[in-house]
Amino acid sequence: MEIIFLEKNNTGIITLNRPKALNALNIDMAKIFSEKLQEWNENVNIKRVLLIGEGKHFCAGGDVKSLYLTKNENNFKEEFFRIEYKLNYLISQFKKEYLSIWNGVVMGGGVGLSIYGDHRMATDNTKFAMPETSIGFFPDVGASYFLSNLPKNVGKFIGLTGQILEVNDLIYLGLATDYFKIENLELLKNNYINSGELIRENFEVNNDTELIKNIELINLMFEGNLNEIISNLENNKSQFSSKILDIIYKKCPMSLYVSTKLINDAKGKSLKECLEIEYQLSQKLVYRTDFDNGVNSVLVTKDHNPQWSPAKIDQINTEELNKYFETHTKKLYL
Ligand code: QUE
Repeated sequence: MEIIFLEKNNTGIITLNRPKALNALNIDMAKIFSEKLQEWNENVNIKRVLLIGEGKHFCAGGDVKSLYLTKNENNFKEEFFRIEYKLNYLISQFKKEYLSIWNGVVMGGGVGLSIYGDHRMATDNTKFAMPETSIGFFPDVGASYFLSNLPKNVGKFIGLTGQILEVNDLIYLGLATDYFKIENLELLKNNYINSGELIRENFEVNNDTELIKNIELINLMFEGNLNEIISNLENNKSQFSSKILDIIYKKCPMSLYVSTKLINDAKGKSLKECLEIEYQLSQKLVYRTDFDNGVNSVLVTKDHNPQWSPAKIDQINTEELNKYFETHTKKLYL
């Protein structure tokens, strides 16, 4: 089984069990996850849910390799995102306590399985990222909602650069709610399962991280649309800005444009509205060659050198961009 459900002492335990694929969420896992969550929502014997990843990692994201390989047979690309985003919304509406253990890699789709719950426990090896601009896609699973609600344009920074955040940044930003020591993992799980109590370690954020040290600069640099952000970074002579610019220049230009507009427009919108917009957008972006080239380059050949089309940021015009934001008939109906 690629996902395991267990009921123990009023706790529903979900284990993502594809450790060789860093527990990437495929459509079958998402379907039975949704069914089980709906059942537990009504089951009076279940008081809380614990979500964990088998092995060293939590979850690397949605199984984008399957999207690439199936070539949209049986409208797979439509169904995959519908199931995934509906699950994200279901988790946000779940009536009971919901705890996720963020060990190791927590990316994209994995964030969507956990960020709408009550507790996200990070540890010293946690590696969080929204890396979709590397594969010709955009930060989804409601990312436009939670990223647009972060202070000081940090959400745009995270979404455009795909930078990896660790425990200090995650606690500082409230993306993680609590810290645990990895050697206490079994204790933490058993305690939660048996008593519903969380073992909380004291955690003093170390402000000496690249993100926290540069947060005022990030706020200034990431204000506005993509053209403004690029020009801010080009005109700023700091080492940080030039490093970030090099990172951004490697990402998919269309992804950068779409992600910036998506996050800017999401300000003040509900999670439901954000997921509807993201679904529409997913059904435009996932059929572009950038998506195939990006996934192929990052996950199949692993050369990490995709050829983007358009290749350069200044080759994209607003008309082309706005076309992707036009609403169409494919809706989520959350
Ligand atoms: C961007 C992404 C993903 C990614 C890498 C990116 C993503 C994803 C995976 C992934 C990683 C390891 C696996 C796997 C999938 O990597 O969504 O099956 O074994 O799932 O740069 O969006």
